[in-house]
Amino acid sequence: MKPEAALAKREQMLHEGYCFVEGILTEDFLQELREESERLIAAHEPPPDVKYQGQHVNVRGEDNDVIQRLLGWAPTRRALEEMGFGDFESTGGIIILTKDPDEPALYWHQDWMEWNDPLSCTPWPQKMFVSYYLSDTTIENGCLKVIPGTHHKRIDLHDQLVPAHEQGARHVEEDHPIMFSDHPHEVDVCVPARAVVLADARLLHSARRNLTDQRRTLILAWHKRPDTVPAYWEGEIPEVIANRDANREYSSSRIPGEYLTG
Ligand SMILES: O=C(O)CCC(=O)C(=O)O
Ligand SMILES: [Fe+2]
Repeated sequence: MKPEAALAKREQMLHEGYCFVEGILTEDFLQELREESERLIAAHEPPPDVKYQGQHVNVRGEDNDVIQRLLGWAPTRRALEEMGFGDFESTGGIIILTKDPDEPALYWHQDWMEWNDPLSCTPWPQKMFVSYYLSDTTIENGCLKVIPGTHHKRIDLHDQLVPAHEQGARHVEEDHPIMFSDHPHEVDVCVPARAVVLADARLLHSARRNLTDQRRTLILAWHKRPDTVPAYWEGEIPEVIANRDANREYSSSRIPGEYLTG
């Protein structure tokens, strides 16, 4: 990436909470990932409560050479470094998420689990997903949807949603009027298969129903950075961050509290 392009991606990540970079995977490696994910899915029995996420196969890099190669993939590493995100490290594993033909949409949610921690209001990302969709994504086959800026700003939906995943959302009805609603500020993130998609864990996102006859597969890798101010940051450091007690234990929470303001 050219430095200006990398900077623009970082700015998008900071202000909108997501971005994507095209042409990261080679055609050969993409094919290998398709074959390996199909093999892993075939050996897996999805529990019924993850129907909105599809198969939900967890794989550790240390247990699988192909996944290990993806986690260390040089073009992704280079792109992260160019954007200033070189201090992000993978958590060591991935999740394979699928949408089979006619499988339902994924509900609106965010994936930040530390809402009691002042780090919830960092103006920079602390935790992000690094995602690879193994086919081009479209409105028809269940592309990702995001509401830009919601990683920093509370909107109407935050106070109406059933908390994500195991905290409740997995058990909502398919016609839940809010969890599967259209939002006036939503953006469809349609990406070509060789791209990498990054999103801040705090960002509100969902995915469309798959209306095609082809499986849509995603390999998602969570990445985190240290609890420090990033080297690129030149802006103000919010007082709550500057005064954060790093020795305190902050209990986990998926529900945005005082640290998400309007
Ligand atoms: O299926 C997708 O595109 C997104 C998946 C996701 O956000 C999740 O499972 O938490
Ligand atoms: Fe998510």
